[in-house]
Amino acid sequence: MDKQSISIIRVPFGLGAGRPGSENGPDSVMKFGLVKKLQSLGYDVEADQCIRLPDGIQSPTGSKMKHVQEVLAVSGLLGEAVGKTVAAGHIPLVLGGDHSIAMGSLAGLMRHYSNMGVIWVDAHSDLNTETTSPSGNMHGISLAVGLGLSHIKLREIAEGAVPLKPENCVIIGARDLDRDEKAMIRSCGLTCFTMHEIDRLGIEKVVQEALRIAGNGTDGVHLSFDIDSVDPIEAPGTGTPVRGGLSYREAHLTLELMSEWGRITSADFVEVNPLLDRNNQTSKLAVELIGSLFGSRIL
Ligand code: HAR
Ligand code: MN
Ligand code: MN
Ligand code: MN
Repeated sequence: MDKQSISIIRVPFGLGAGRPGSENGPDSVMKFGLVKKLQSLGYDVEADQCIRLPDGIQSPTGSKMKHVQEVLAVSGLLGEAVGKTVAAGHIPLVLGGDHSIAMGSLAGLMRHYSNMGVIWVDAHSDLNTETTSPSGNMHGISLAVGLGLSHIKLREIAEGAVPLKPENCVIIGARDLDRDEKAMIRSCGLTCFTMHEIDRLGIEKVVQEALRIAGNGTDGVHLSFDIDSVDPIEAPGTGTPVRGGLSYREAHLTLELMSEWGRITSADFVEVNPLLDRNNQTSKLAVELIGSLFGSRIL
């Protein structure tokens, strides 16, 4: 088989989060050796794509959701880039940025795949809508947008993109859910493995079940990995840390199992915030975890 090729797409955008810093995530993760790591695992790596907010885009102040126009502009450009990358036969690896950029990844992917599964590894579920969001921060609604539950539709981001099917969507690592998000999980039909379930079943069982659900009858599986899924002891450099998260070993095993499975077709790694980090620990961890997804092993 030909050497597989990964196309890294940097998205230095952080206006979807409630605090600054995640816009510096892509450069920081790159600085700690991501390209070398992926090359050492046998991949061809392209790293020249970077999606920036175009000049002159500014949302009106005073609306409940903050920076909607900025998020839509970046997402539109990202969707286009992701779509082209997949069409060219490369694996898109999107580096955030805050988690609002996943709207762009999903929009680009959902005009390419006819039936895609999604695995959302996150302390949060990102299932708020404009109506339920307690914060007005756009990174808290990105999965709801993907599922067609928000007023913002994927097709406004990438023409022809259809919503995800909830029966092929799985959240892993949740431990900070708003009341309305809990209701949404119950009503919309996706699967959510909280930390409680990981405690009880073990991470291996949970991930295997997640892969079964996301892979069932689907022609692609997207991993959207929010670094705040990992316990803040290991990943302090993130905007909304929540204690009680995935351990270092659980996080690696999650990605190792996905790598063994071999059916992940694209990925986001988001919410690394170098301004809040300690000794670049979180950026370095992100590089390691991406390595595990692409075949590296910590034994
Ligand atoms: N649920 C809260 C909100 O909607 C917090 C969202 C959290 N931040 C993230 N997303 N990092 O995963 O505002
Ligand atoms: Mn998130
Ligand atoms: Mn999160
Ligand atoms: Mn191992």
